[in-house]
Amino acid sequence: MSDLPEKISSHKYHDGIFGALHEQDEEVYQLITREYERLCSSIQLIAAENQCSRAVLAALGSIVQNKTTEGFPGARYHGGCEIVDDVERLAVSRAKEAFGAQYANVQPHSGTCANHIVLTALLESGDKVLSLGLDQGGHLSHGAKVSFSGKFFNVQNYYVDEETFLLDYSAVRDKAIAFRPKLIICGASAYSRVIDFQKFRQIADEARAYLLADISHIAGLVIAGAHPSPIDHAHFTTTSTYKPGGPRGGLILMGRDRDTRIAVSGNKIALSQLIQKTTFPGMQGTPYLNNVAAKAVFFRETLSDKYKTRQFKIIENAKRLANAMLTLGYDVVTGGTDNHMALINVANLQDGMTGITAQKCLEDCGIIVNKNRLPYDKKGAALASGIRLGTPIVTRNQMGTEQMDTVAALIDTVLRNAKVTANTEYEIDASIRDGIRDKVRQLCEKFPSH
Ligand code: DSN
Repeated sequence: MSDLPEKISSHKYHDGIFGALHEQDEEVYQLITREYERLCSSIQLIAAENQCSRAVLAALGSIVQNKTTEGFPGARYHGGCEIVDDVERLAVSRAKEAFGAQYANVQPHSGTCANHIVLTALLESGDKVLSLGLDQGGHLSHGAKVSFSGKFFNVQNYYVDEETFLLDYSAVRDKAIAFRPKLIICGASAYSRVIDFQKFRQIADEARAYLLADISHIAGLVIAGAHPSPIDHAHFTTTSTYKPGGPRGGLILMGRDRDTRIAVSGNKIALSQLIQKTTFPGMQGTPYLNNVAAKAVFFRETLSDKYKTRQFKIIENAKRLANAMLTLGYDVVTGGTDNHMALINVANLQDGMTGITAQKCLEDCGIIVNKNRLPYDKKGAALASGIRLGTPIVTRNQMGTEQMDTVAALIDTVLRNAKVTANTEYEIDASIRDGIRDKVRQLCEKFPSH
């Protein structure tokens, strides 16, 4: 077996894999190259993005992707699964170790799929769900009307406080007691403060509800201990695996409730078993086994000091970026951040300014952010009043607090010089734009994408 690596590297699917793409499909090759160039010449501040390692990319591009098999290790519907069974077992055991969980399901195709699996496992059509509204920082898959998760269930929302924009746990409790949901969902895509999972569980217990914690945005921080873990508080914890820096995909975790039993069609079944059955055959077919292999690679990376230290730096950078924006006179929602993101109000900068206009003119200058609604935003999702700034990628590229001051100053120069013309259109002086682009390029050259 000692010559196996050489054999693999000379295997037709691995030998010069990118060269093979170049040879066969110039068009796609050029598009991927352009995307790489875009990454190298612009600052990435999307809070929901990260960059995985080359080892994760290698596993994603491996021949494991070709294996068809339904079911779980040791109980598959196709032959030839001995090795992919080991791949999945390894991913499961590393996921449990990374998160301190007792159960891990590595098959969900995405974070949204993971949430849909939990909802489908627990709920019948018309059952009640209580979650943070999408317009308050929640997520589409937490019961938004336009999503599958909002289509078949009776969903009500809890809100952040109207003045502080912080979660108001006593209001959540009152709503839960009055509404009596079967499931409470916590976790957010645009909330920059610590989430108290223990309080959520107390509320769920009092309301006799199950608790789902979606930690997609903060999963890396949770692994590193930079944010409290929900694993033993929530019945179910879900996350996407790319936001903390792994491959695209989803994950379902459980702690002390792994063996808690629930009655389904007159039979008692452990919650973890219910999740297994709902994943397959309930919701998915063959798992993406290349993706499962890449998840295994990523989960091992998260055990390193390097990964854990980076999570604390992500927060340090986000705090510095938020503070720099405050110093420059911006309205930062909740006055700062405890995690990897900050929400900035841009609507008060000038008449007609919206999140989408800010996003577009920043992109024009090489700074990539996304528009985001602020709590109680009167503008719709398409316009929004704010932008969301995230620090996972800039931190991965070794930027530190000094660079966060520079980034804030660049954002400020763009936003102060952009003149809103009509709707979502704007004008910016070409020399100012080119000057910013140059500065962005210089910063990217010093702190390159890996
Ligand atoms: N959840 C979306 C976001 O936060 O932008 C991406 O999946």
